Amino acid sequence: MTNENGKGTATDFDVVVVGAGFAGLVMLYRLRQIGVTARAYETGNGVGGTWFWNRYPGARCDVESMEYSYQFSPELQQEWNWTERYSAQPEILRYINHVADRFDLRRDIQLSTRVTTATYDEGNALWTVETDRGDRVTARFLVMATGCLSAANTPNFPGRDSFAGRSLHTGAWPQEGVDFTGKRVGIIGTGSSGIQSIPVIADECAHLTVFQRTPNFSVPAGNRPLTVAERDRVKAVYPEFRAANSLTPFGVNFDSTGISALAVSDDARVNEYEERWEKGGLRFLGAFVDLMFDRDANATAAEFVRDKIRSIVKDPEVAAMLTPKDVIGCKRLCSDTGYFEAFNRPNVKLVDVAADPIVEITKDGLRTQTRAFEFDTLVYATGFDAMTGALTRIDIRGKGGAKLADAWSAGPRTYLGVATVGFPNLFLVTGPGSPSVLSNMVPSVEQHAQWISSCIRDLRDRGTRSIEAQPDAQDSWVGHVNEVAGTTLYPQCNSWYLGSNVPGKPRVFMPYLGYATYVEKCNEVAANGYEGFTLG
Ligand code: N01
Repeated sequence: MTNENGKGTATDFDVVVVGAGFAGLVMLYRLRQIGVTARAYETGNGVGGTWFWNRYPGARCDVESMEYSYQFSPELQQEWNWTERYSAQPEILRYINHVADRFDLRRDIQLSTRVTTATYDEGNALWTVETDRGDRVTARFLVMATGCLSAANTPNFPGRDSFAGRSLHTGAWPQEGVDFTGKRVGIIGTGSSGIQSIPVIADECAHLTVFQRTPNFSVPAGNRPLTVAERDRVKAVYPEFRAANSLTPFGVNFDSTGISALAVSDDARVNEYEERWEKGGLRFLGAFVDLMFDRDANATAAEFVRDKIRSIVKDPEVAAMLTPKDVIGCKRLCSDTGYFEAFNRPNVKLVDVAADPIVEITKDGLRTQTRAFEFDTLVYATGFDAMTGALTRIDIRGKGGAKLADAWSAGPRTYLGVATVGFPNLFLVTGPGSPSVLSNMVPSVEQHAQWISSCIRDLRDRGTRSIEAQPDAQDSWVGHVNEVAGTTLYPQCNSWYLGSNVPGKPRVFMPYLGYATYVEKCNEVAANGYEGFTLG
């Protein structure tokens, strides 16, 4: 038991952290540095979060390995050797496990434990946290390191449980792996997870039917082994490399040309796209500075990719079905290894379920309005209740017993994506309203862990028991997030950024675009004595 600040109510821990993925681990590390006690609860039976659960075939990061890693320890940064330009899931999971061991973080983590409720006691300024394992602990602060893409979305098709074969979700893949040899497989969904797994599953199984509701833009990943020279080049200037990336809008090196797509000749523009297509990766969107702001600029990139799809896919009807109509990058751009090529295989069939919707899951497979399909295995690559799902699925009660899910029923409202009115001493790591999914997630979780731990240290040093976002500050931040989103093309299609992949979810653009501006704002708020927060 601890008794913080030498005064106040005794608590089991100073801080409870929910989740032990990239965010939870660095949070624990930072909390230990400031000398407070913490316990992290993690649902999985291992650490790793996203990279623990998403073990589907072909799972790979779309941010380059040298950037998608922690920077809190210069030694770790120098010691670890990434083997590929874009790391595959097993390598990232090995890295996260290495970090947990190297910094002795496991002693503060309780695995295989799901937090079920968290209730704030206003009089004593403390949280009581309960788990599905019967734990009931108190803490001054609660930090939700629950991940932005961790609450699986499995559409509630009629008959969903009647399927006699095996049902899988890409975001909750079995640890022992899945053998598709000789199997007839159906897969629903063509987002990043579907696009990565389809070519690999197609290669293994007897037959694959892909159920596509919306065609998606994807660029070749251009993955390849990293050479020692490439690694050493970055390692020699790691701090400068990180600092330069942190000044960009996405906090990631997109190698932007800094010019408008409409300011160059048609030939020059196509050459730029061609070069980036050849090199591979999401830097494709760095080709021109206005691709996510100007429809005409965006149309030039979209048409380039449409042409590529038509040139790769041999059957013109299939190519037409795979060709997206909307804005490129509006749904998160995918990067793939042989996705469009997979549709040239004789064992892959594409079904357009926008034209012929799925009406039910059956014992043998599924039925669309006009046809029946049979398989042995059905894969849901149907994504996540993004950004809010992992939070609202826990019964979190703030002041006066108010439920977070109710407070956010019209969409999430936060101050800086790190706190929300009515829920004192609750911190969100990369919550809605922060750059989160529109940035490189690892630096973003590190920035939040650093900010939150400094805040807890400052409160302790001043003998302050509670911190809560002020309604005005929250309103103006939410307004600002929306205003920025409104200057971009992001709100112009249906994406999980807007919650529109989950039936009934309010349509609100959730992430904040502008990593560098955001970091500056967070630092300013702290420097001004936590401006916009009430300290009690
Ligand atoms: O999920 P998604 P995801 N009937 O929501 C379809 C990150 N990530 O797991 O577009 C039929 O993108 C849905 O159709 P539609 C990355 O940030 C990164 O693939 O809504 N179909 C869509 O095709 C990514 O953006 C990496 O019409 C239904 C698909 O399911 C995010 O995670 C790899 C349906 C869901 O796509 C989520 O990606 C993987 C229904 N009822 C993931 N409901 C990398 O780093 C949904 N769909 C590379």
